[in-house]
Amino acid sequence: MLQLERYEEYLDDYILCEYRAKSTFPLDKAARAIATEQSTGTWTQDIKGKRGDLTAKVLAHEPNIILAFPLEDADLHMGGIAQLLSLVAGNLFGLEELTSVRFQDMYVPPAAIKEFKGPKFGVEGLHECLGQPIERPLVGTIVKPKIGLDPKATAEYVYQGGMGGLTNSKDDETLVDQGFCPIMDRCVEVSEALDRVEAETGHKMMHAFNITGRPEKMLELGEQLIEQGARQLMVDVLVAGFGSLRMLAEDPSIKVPIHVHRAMHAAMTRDPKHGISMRIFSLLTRLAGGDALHVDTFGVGKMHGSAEEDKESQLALESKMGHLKRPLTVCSGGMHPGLVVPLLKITGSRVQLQAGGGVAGHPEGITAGSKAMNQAIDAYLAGVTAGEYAKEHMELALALEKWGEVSGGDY
Ligand code: CAP
Ligand code: MG
Repeated sequence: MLQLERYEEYLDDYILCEYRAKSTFPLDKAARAIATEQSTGTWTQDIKGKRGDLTAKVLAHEPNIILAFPLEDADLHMGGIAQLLSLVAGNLFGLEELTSVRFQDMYVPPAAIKEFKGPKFGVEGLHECLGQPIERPLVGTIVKPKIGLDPKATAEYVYQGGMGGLTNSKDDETLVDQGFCPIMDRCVEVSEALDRVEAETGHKMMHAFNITGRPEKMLELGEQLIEQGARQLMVDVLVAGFGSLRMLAEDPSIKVPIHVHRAMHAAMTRDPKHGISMRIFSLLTRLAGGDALHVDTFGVGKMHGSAEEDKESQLALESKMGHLKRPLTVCSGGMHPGLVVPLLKITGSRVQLQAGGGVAGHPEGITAGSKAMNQAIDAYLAGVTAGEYAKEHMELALALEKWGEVSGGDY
């Protein structure tokens, strides 16, 4: 991560970027190549232009390259995050001078942050909507199978999760408005299921409807769903674009939290030598106004990832960043009750845990799987292992029997 204290003189008027680069040339030459390509230069130096104050500065080149882009190079009002990405993460990845390059970290100055409204809800707002104490992690499921259920079957899944004490459920990232499950019908059925849970138990739950798609249709669909009772929306931000997320988040008619999925991120985040870190996407999601973001499972679970990088992503969501609210860190992907305690020991409790197969696959079904997730959270809050807690809690015991329990450091 950037050590900002080294660059104090740049913190008002520059966007700082850190790149991990490999080159057949000396790294200072590689650094200049990136600075030139991404600001006022071209490959042939004989083209004159307004260099000087618009040219990106090389602040360091080893161990990582640190560039300072003049804030004037960015157009955060009209160009927004799209232009910012072209500026700091565009052509550079293809430069011949580089054998590999990974965009690791970015600092956005206060004058730039002011251009963004940011999340409407964030961690505190989500807990308020659900009537949940901030000290308790939110716990959700992803309706499984990913696609194929009709609206009524989807609603039944959500109802069973709510009866097991889940605070959240969501569409999977590939479900939007397919013929087998029209989103408006799904919204009617699921909203009724959430109302039933609340009427029968007093427990509040929200379901995130995935509206990822054509930008010109997303806002209208979001408004229709809210009209129909939707309590949360979802956007797959990397395929939809940060501009679509910002459009929804900054529109006053979208009065519900937005859950942000990161499908396709691993095409850019997975290779430690080349691509873009998840920390960058976390910063951009916060600027764009996402209320909750999939960050990873901190080295636990099915998705490739590292606890260190995930912590850096969580910091991007939780550190002070001007007026911007803090989006909630979502831990999902192969999650099940046996992973909850060790994961929460890493993340702390300001997270949303999410399990699809880890709820639906419980031997006694969705409600029992939901109870098992909650019991694992209770174990963490009580400072005991899941195995200990399972002695008095059958649903957790059955989950541990099926999937095992991971104790700290075993993964
Ligand atoms: C999890 C999930 C999420 C992953 C995405 C899936 O299902 O619904 O999309 O969490 O990864 O489709 O895999 P399971 P990440 O709980 O059944 O694994 O959260 O890391 O972006
Ligand atoms: Mg999914």
